[in-house]
Amino acid sequence: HAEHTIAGPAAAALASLTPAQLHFLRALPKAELHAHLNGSIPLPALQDLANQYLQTEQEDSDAVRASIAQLQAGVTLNEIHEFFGLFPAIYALTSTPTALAQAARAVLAHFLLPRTSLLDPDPASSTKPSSPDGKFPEAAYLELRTTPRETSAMSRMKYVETVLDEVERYPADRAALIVSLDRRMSADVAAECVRCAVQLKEAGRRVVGIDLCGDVKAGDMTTFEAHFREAKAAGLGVTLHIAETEDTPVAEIHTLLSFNPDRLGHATFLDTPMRELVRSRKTCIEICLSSNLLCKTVPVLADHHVRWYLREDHPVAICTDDILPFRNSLLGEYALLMAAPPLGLGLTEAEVERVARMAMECRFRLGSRMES
Ligand code: 6MZ
Repeated sequence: HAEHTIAGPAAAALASLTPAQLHFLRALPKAELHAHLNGSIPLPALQDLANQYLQTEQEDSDAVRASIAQLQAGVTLNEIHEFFGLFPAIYALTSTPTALAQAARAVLAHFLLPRTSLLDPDPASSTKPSSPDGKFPEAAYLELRTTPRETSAMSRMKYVETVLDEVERYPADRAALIVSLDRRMSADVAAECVRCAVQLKEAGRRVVGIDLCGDVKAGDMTTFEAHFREAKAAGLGVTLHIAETEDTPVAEIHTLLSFNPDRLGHATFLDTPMRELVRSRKTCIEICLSSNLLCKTVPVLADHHVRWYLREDHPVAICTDDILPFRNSLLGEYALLMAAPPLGLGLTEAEVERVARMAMECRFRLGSRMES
């Protein structure tokens, strides 16, 4: 069993910390608010799913085998558009309720089960004794997000229920679900996803928000307005991936901001008036440092937009995005805040603590969006 190894900028930042700094970061309660289920499957779980899938001869076996080998070796992206090509192979592995439940269980365990050390990435199967400084989970709280998919084995409703069943194995103060709309969705499918989310929420299930994600070049965002209005009316939180790439049309950014989102994902290329608007509304920005560096939408940490938000004391949540392709961890993302430049931003413990608290305060609440 290969371990879910950490690599890249987050690993370098972690390796530069002192044991005391590491202990501080591990013990700090962190909220993971931006993690995509199918992008967050730990490697050992992906391997199990691939083995199961490849036991029966499938039409796309060779393509899936090649993609899984690539994910295991570690992917290098030349630009963000290559990122979305990683998902067909992963989706092949999570297209039955059983496999999807298994993937969700592994992701939840990865983030939420207490672990002994960094070298204990798979706490569910760990037999190692406790280290002297105790066990801490990656995240005190996880808002997992996923895009409902209809397959030959399940409806979109069944998809969401399957993931919710796993989320709800954890207490309400530890895990909740955000339903993602993909920019490529037709109006009918997007409406169906919102309907699922609203119905499940009304039935007392733990759906707390709606997200907009997917290939940054796809779709016409004006067609999504009604879906987000409906979600808000039902008391769901709204978070939108916005301005991930430099060529995002300004009109699209204005359209998305007009939906009055509670949180924004990435928000990498907002111009000054847009930032001012976001600041006046106190909209939380979900920041994914490794993701931005590895997708090459931000060249170096020194140029990262998080610096502006931190200077302005604006709410941000530090998140992982997709630990499978990016080989990062929530601890590693916080290490990027703390490590001395150029490996990190060089924040003090007090500053990092404040950032962690902001993320906890930006959680979507069950029942309605959090009161600010
Ligand atoms: C935009 C992203 C993303 O929903 O199938 N996704 N969308 N930008 C990103 N940053 C690099 N990372 C992940 O999880 C996988 C899906 O999440 C979206 C993509 O649509 C991807 O297919 P789920 O569980």
